This record gives sequence, structure tokens and C-alpha cells, in this order.
Amino acid sequence: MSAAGAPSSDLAMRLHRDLDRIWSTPPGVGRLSAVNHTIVGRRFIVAAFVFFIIGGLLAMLIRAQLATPHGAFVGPELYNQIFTMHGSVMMFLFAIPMFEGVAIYMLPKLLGARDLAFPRLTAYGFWCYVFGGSILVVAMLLGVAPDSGWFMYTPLSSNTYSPGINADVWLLGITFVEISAVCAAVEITVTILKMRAPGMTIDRMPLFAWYILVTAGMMLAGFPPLILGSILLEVERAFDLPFFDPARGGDPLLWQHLFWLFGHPEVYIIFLPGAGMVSTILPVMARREIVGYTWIVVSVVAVGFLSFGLWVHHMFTTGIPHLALGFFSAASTLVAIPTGVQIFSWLATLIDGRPQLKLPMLYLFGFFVVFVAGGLTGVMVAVVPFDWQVHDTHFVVAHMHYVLVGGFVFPLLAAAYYWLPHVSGKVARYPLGHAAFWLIFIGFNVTFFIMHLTGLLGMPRRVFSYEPGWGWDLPNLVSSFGGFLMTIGFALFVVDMMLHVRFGRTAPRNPWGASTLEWATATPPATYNFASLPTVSGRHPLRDTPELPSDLAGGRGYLGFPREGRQETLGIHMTAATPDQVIVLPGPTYLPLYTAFATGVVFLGLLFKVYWLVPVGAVLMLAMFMLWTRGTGQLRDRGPLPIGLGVSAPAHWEAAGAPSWWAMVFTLVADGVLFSSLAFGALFLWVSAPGWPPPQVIDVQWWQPALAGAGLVAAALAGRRAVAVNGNADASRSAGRDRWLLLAAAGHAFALAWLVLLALATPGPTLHAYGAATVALLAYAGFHAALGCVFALFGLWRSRAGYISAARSLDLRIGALWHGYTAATGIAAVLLVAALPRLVTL
Ligand code: HEM
Ligand SMILES: [Cu+2]
Repeated sequence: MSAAGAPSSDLAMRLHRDLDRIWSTPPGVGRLSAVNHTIVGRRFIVAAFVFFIIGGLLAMLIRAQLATPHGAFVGPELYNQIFTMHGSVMMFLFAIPMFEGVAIYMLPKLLGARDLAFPRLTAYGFWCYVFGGSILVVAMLLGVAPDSGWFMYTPLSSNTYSPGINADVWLLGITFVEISAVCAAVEITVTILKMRAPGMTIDRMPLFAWYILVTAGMMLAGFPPLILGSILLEVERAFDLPFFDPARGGDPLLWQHLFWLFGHPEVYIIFLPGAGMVSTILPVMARREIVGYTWIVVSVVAVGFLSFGLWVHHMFTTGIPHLALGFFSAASTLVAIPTGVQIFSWLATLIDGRPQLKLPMLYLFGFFVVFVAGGLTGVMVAVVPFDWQVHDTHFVVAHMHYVLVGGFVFPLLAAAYYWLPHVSGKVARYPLGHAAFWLIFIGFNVTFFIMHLTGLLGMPRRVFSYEPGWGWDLPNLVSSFGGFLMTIGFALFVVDMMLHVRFGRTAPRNPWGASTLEWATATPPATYNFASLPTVSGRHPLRDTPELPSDLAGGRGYLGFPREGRQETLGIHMTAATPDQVIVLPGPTYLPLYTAFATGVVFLGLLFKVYWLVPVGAVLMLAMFMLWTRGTGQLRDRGPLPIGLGVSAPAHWEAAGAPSWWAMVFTLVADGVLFSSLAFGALFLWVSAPGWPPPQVIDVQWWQPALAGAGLVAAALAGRRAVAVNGNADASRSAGRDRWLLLAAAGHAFALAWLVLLALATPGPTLHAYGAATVALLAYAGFHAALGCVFALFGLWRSRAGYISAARSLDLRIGALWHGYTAATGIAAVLLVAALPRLVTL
């Protein structure tokens, strides 16, 4: 090392040592307190892979059973559990969490940040996922796994036909897991919008980030209907409120609507991350910039919107009106356009580039073949008369697996090989990956290509046995044989990964010659990713500035110094992409684990019908969440802090658009979708369900809902006044602020009382779906008013404790969002409650 270089590299070494200490996670058992995105992201990926193995073993059981007529491995009851669990595990415990894991691990590195916006939420989501998934797996080992199919159609999943605990396991376990999906979606959205590197305007964002952003947005809109459906069905099963029971004014079709409002977007929620991996890896392998960046972005966004208009195509055989059939059939074909645009971009990139057939490219080739074939059969089943023919046969099973495995598993395997040098710092020594590919690829096609035929020959899905001599014997045997080939391929993949991590050669930095920021970190990456943060001036930072990695490591970017032992990263203005705040992140803590435990108490209480446990767990949860805020915020104003390169920015609690404010906005978006689904459900039952009008309706005087609404409006206005008064530079302001907060709490409490009274006055919630829907609407509003009360009192506490000033108003502004939302939905809810009795007697 040259004498002149020594002092600056000493400085760099010191910087790395300091950052290492500040960002470290304790070893041993202390790892349970990890909140760092690299660690938790890896955990997500490993856990999701374990669930993939479990789902795969179940698939092997299915294939063993179906290999021969009169298969004798399992009986019908067990077979029902096996295919239900296979589908549910693959969709909810493998595909979605695997996407979350990859996004959690990659996103900050792609964007040039040190962590995600809410590290503790990442960890909380992880524990919710593991606990919820464990409930399902334990139930399976005890022989009480869900058995009504992965879409849990009522009445099959109702008390009458599924009296055991099995269906409750699904409804509660999956809802538990979905909490983690919604957490991840909020966090990912905020991180992409607020934590990109300075200069990374949205048109310079890596394509993978675009795909992730759209996927997260779809999760925010797609999961709430399913969460709502699960809650309603569980309430029907546990407390006999008849939302889906046609004998009492309910309608099983309501479940189908709520499920497919989620279920169809779900297919794209799984496919888009896969496509994102393709769009990332393919140009690197082809050694050419992707063709049509803008076209791809437009089509990804279009897929996001279109996919929500398509759910009804899963219900073509339920006898819906012909015009609707035509519309949804056309729309289903329409979604092929943006997908086609992406495929043409990829092909153009390949043709125009100089592709290398390295291992990731081989898996991408597998993706192309399989996914395009799946798309073709998809267009076939989008044609209504054809769907009538093959509905619920193995043809659909084959189509579905071509899309899911082609669209997600093959890109994922490509990504595994592509990013493995990043995660492990190693490159492969043995060529096992090729053998694994051919086994998986051939095995897959043998299994599922034949299955189209089995389906056309009329074999229905979800049957555990069949008679010999119907022409189904040979194709089934071949399918099962293919399945075992594929399994050997996956086993080889696992062995390859292990050998790789254990015996691989040290990887050079950026082994594929990629141009995105994740390759600017060391490999494996340090917990803080970058010793200092980059500025970006184009879509290809590493190609535009080859010396970027050493600049960043040398501390010559933003925040290239430790400050007060805090974990700092940068926030930017959403569109201008200029630094606008220093985001201070929390370090390792057990709180997320404990909070997930408390959440688990709520779910187990519901599952085993030990209802006193539910409020206990809920209070514990609330208390834990309050504890999260300890150590966030400051007791004095700091003003702008230097962030290096001659620029200053305020800490996030003094900034206008802090990440947590945006998180509340997106949480409310998801919540709003849930509320709309509930309102839709109530109206749908009135319009479509048999057995209406109800025998009795609530006898509301106009002033009862009006008073409830008035309380909510008062709370919302008081919440806004608290923020406004806080901004006035007036000596008495803290007293004024506290009074407004108290008034907000009182407004909520007042409204809550009226909502409860109205619910009590509702006649026979168990007698007719009308009463059940009314109570559900009131419960929604009441729940929000109760939490609004907590929010207001929490603000009061923060204010008294000195965390709030004219500059530090974040807590108040977040509270104001909640109060406003509660008023808007609460008023809509009481209006609907007041209007329904008049509507139903029309
Ligand atoms: C690893 C190889 C796989 C094999 C051999 C396999 C095999 C099967 C078979 C034979 C069925 C039909 C069961 C029946 O209707 O009787 C099935 C259903 C299903 N599979 Fe797979 N599968 C595999 C991977 C996957 C993956 C990766 C996913 C999702 C990402 C998935 C999702 C589903 C779903 C959602 C169902 C429907 C379950 C239901 O009807 O409730 N499978 N699978
Ligand atoms: Cu669909």
C-alpha cells in the first residue's frame, strides 16, 4: 500500500469498524433479536424453502396415491387434507413469503439504503409467518389439517360439512400469515418511495424494484378481501352469524367473490416477482441493456390494475349473467397483452444481445418454455365454453402448475444461482446445477404435460382414486414417474447449494458484470450494506461509475461517518429524489418476537375457543406495540444534521413526510379495501342472496347514527386542531394541544358508546344475514373508534413526556390520519346501517 494511501484507508477501516459495532446483532441466542433486513430476509428465504419442501413432499404423496387405480396409500379423508395442505402451503407459505424474503433481502441493496424502513416490523412479520405456518403444519401432523381445498368454498367449509377444527386451522393460520404479508407490503412500498439513493428518480429505478412495488401494491389491495372473508367465515363458524348460509339470508357466492377478489390477483402477485427476476437477470446474461424499460414498467402497472378486474373468471360455472360472462372473458384475454409485451422485450433483449448460456440463463430458458405453454392453456380456459368442459379436471391442475412453476419457481431458481455469490460470497465449484436443471425441467414436463391429457380424458381433480380401464391408468403412472424425476432434481439443487456454500471458491466482486447497486456492496454484505451511501445519475450506476464500490467503501458518499452510535440511513423526496431526511433506525430487540407471541395468544385463543385468552392477548399486543415507541423520537429539537458532501437534512421525526406517516397512509389504504369489501358484502347479500327481506329490521331513529357520526367528526376535527395548534408559535400551545387530544379521545368514546347501543338493538344477528351484516359494520366502526381513543391518549402521553414540539409533530400527524379515516368509514358504516332497513323493504 502506498504511503499516501495509508491515512485514508486507515480512516476507512475505522469507519467500517464503527459501523460494524453500531449495526451488529448479538451472536448465539441473541440472534433471535435480529431486525436487520439481510438477516431476516435470509431467514424468510430459508423458512419459505422449508415450506416448499413440505409442500413438495405432499405433492409426492398425491402422485404416489394417483400412480395406479385404487391407490392404497391414503383414504379419501387424508387425501382431502393432503391436497388442501399442498395447495395452501405452496401458495401462502412458500410463494408469497419467498417473494417477501427476496424483496426484504434485496431491496435496500438495490436502492442504495442501509435497511428497510421498519426493521422491527420485518422481524414481527417473520415471526407471525413462522407461528401461523407452524399452526398449519402441527395440525397436519395431528391429522386435523384443513381439508376443504385451498379455496375453502362454503358450504363445504361451513360448520355443517366441516364440523371439526380443520377449517378453523386454515382460516386462523392463514390470516395470521397474512398479517405478515400486509406488514411486508406496507414496508416495501414505503421503502421504495422514500429510501432510494439520492438521484434515483423513479425512471431510474431498477426494474426489479418496479415489479416489487407493483406486487406490494397488489398485496395491499388483494389481501384485505381474503382477510375479511376469513374473519366472516370464522365468525359464522364460531358464533353462528350467517353470512354464507343461504337458509338464513347468507350466500356462499359471497365467499367466492371475496376469495377470488384476492385469488386472481394472487396469481399475479406470484408471477410478477418471478418476471421481475427475469427482467433483472436476463439483460445481464445477454450483456445488453433491457429493451423497452418504459414499456415493461407500463405493462407491469397495467397487469396490476387489470388483474383486479378478472376474478369472476373463476366463477364461470356458477351461473352468472351472460353479459358479465362476456365481459370477464374478454378482460381475461386482455391481460395477455401486457404479459406479451414483457415477453417480447425479453426476446428482443436476447436477440440483440450476446447471450451467455450460464446457469441462471439455463433456468430462464426453462421459464420461457414452461410459462409460455401455461399462458397458451390459460387463454384456452379463458374461453367460457372451453372452461365449462375442463372445469375441475386435471387439465386445470396442469395449466395452473405451468403458470405457477413456470412463472415463479424457474425464475426463482435462476435468481438463486444469480444472487448466491452475493449472499454467500462464493461461486460454484461443481457443475451439479446443470444436472439439477435437466432433471427438474424434464421431470416437470413429463408430470404436467401428460396431465392435460388426463384432464381432457375427463379425470376430475381432487379425487383420491379411480377405476382401472377408463384410460387414466397410463397417463397417471407417467405423471407420477415425472414427479419423482423432478423431486430428485430438487434434491440435487439442495445438495448443490450446500456444497456451494461450504466448498465454493471466493467470488470476485460483481461476478456477472451487473450494473445495479446490490453489487456495490461487499459479498457477503456487511449488515449496514454500504459504508457510505451512493448518489445515482442513471439506470446503471455500476457501469456509469465503475469506481463507485470503492468510493462508497472509502466513506466518500453520504453519511460516511457514525453519529452518536445511531443507525442512520437517508430518506429522499419522493419525486425529486433529493435527500430530505436522516432516517434513524432501531437496533436489535426482542419486542417483535414477544409481540408475535402475544398475537399468537389471540389466534390460539380463537382456535381452541378459549375466548378469555383473546382480550388478554390483544391487550398484551397493544402494550407491546406501545413499547416499540420507546426510544424513538427525541426530547429536543435538533434542526438539520449534516449528512456529508456539504448537505444537511433533518432527522425523520422532524421531517414532513416521515416513513411512518406514509406507512399509516398505506395501512389505511389496505384497511379501506377491507371496509369496501365489507360494504360490498352487505349490499351483495341484500341484492343477491335468497331469503331477503329479513323478518325483522333494526328500528333506528335518525338521531342515533347521527350522534355516533357526530362523535367521530368531533374526534377527527379535534385531531386536526391538535396538529394546527401545535404548529402555532405560542407559549401556551402544549396545554391547547393536550386539550384537543383529550377531546379527540372523548369523541371516539362517545361514538363507541352509540355504536355499541346500535349493535345491541340489532334484532337476531344469528337469525338472518341482515343482522349479521349490520353487526359486522358496527363492529368495524367500533373497533376503529376504540383504537382512535388509544391513539389520542397515546398522543397525549407522548406530548406530556416531551416528545412533541412544533418541529416534532409526527405522532400527532399520524394520529390525525387515523381519526380522519375512522370518521370517514364510521359515517359510511352508520349510514349503511341506517339505510339498509329502508332498502330491504323496497
Ligand atoms: C413440485 C411439484 C408439484 C407437483 C408434483 C404438484 C402436484 C399437484 C397435484 C397432482 C395436484 C392436484 C391434486 C388433486 O386435485 O387431486 C396439485 C394441486 C395444487 N398445486 Fe401442486 N404440485 C407441485 C408444485 C406446486 C407449486 C410450486 C405450487 C404453487 C406455487 C402448487 C400449487 C398447487 C395448488 C394451488 C393446487 C390446488 C389444490 C387444491 O385443489 O385445493 N403446486 N398439485
Ligand atoms: Cu384468475
